[in-house]
Amino acid sequence: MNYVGLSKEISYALRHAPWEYELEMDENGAVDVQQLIASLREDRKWKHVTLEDIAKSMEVSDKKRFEIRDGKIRALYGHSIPQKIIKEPEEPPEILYHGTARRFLDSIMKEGLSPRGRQYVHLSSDTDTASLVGKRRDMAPVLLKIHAKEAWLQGVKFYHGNETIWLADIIDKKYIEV
Ligand code: HQG
Repeated sequence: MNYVGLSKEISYALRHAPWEYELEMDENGAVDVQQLIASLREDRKWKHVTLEDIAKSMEVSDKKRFEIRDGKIRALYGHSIPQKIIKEPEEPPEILYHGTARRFLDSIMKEGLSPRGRQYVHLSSDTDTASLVGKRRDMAPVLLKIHAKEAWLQGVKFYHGNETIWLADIIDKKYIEV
């Protein structure tokens, strides 16, 4: 079983295109895992996919992207679908990090961090994670330090993604340090 391929396809379905898989998504972005399996099985590639395969693909993955609970599966972050995934705001740590490409820096320091194609801005709780995120777009990424607690105290909303990923609404440049 191609676990990486399976994880990528589930990411695509749950974050970007549940309608292509005829999935009914609740307000937290969760879908019936059996419905997902049935839909994946329509594709020859995933004809024999099982719940165990999905669990295994989550287990061997480099990141915690999904959560299965009460027979439902959801992506923990990364959504771009029009239906906004409801997240409970939570108090963030003092400092969070964001790794990005050098070419975006001027624009970010002018306009702040915006979610761009996704529903939320993605931040990392440690510099290693932020640097890996940034390396997707630039071999020598810039690391931004975000004064998250200060922003939170001034009304900016933050949400938990997984252990290392936090989500937020737009982050004004006054909270960002290069
Ligand atoms: C940039 C992956 C110019 C921002 C990762 C980023 C993460 C601006 C890009 C997760 C800007 C958006 C998300 C502004 C933001 N001007 N550029 N004002 N504001 N940007 O991919 O945070 O492997 O949507 O810096 O590991 O890179 O898929 O966000 O470079 O956790 O599970 O606009 O996706 O996880 O890019 O990555 P993205 P991201 P997975």
